[in-house]
Amino acid sequence: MVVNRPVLDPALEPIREKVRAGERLTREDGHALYRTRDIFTLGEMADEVRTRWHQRKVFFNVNRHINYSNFCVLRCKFCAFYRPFDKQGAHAEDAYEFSLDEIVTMCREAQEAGASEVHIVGGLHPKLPFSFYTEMCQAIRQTCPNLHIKAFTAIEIVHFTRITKPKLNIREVISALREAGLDSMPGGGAEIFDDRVHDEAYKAKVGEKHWFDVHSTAHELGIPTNATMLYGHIEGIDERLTHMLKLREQQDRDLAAMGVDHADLPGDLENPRGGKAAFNCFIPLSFIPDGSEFGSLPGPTGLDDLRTLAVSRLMLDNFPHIKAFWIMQSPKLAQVSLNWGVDDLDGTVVWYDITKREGQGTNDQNLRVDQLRALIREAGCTPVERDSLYRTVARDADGRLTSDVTTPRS
Ligand code: V47
Repeated sequence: MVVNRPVLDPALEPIREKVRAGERLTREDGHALYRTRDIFTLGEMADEVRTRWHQRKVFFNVNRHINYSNFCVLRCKFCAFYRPFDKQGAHAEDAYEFSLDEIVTMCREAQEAGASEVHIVGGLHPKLPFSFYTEMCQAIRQTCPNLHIKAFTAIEIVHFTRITKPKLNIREVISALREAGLDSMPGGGAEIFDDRVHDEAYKAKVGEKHWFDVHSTAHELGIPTNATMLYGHIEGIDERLTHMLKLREQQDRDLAAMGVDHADLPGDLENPRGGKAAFNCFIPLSFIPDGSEFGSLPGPTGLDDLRTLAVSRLMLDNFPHIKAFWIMQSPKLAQVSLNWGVDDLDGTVVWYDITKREGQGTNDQNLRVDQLRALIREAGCTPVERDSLYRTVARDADGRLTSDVTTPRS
């Protein structure tokens, strides 16, 4: 629906023309969108693009996040999740690592509760061998054949290349995980693609080159992935826009390898296709300061969250989906964002350890399907239960999955 309310900020007039004509926005346009106080026009433009892609549909999935261990060799200043591994065993009281049996039990429980996806990520554990991760995928695949395994950030994949003996490269590591049952990969670990921010906030972590190497390799292998951006800490607006533009360029290349020209989008985008894949979804992650070394920073405001989600929809014209991860933006703001360009809320989540809203908080972070549906309906949208590849999920009268939710192997 094209709305003809007056644009309060003249700087948005030419951008609105471009958006209506389906033209690509520039970095300068991005700055104008971030600067404007006319957030209603910003929202309308983002909503127009979102509607072109998905009409009034809002996607959610029934999933379970599993954070298999919080031991990590890194010390990222934004992170409250990691616990140092002490060789003498004097670990923090709340340090943990789940056994393979425990992980499989969680997956079985998730499947019994109707989940179509498990989302599995953890810290960079200094001791666990690569076989732990391949056996994890194998055991889940064996026990829960129709549960989509979305697992391991690019940072974990690079870590695995370093712990394999003999050494495996990125392609070999991803291929081994896929062989073991991995279906797709999440978008974590991207943070902000900028050297200054990298060196000040997460110096020991591999940088953008590795992150892109992992994702482009996954795409070449036909494994779809997502991309994130951790915003609202020490980065500036220009760095956020650089981050988005780098992702947009990469997505152009990966779509071209799938035979898709970005100028033809929005359109039907089966992903993977022709044995290749691309990014499915962009997820701006709202920085939660509590408990991290950056704990004294204020974190993003509600308006910054809303604006960042809307700007993402407008700048990333070749990404099919923009997700508000309600765990970080909060269910209330995530609901509002459904009219500001967002078409996906992630899922039921159930348990989450990487961020907690109220200081020490709780890991039980769960939205039921009826709650997700109600949030979406109240925003004037149509809830659609999707699988990890954004196909509509089919269930029988008892709620059991009847569609295949794993990634087709070419
Ligand atoms: O990699 C860490 C970020 C990521 C904090 O792909 C923080 O569908 C905010 O990547 N405040 C993990 N963010 C989460 C993630 C994700 C979540 C949901 C869906 C998908 C997907 C991916 O969270 C980490 C890091 O970038 N993070 N600490 C923090 N204090």
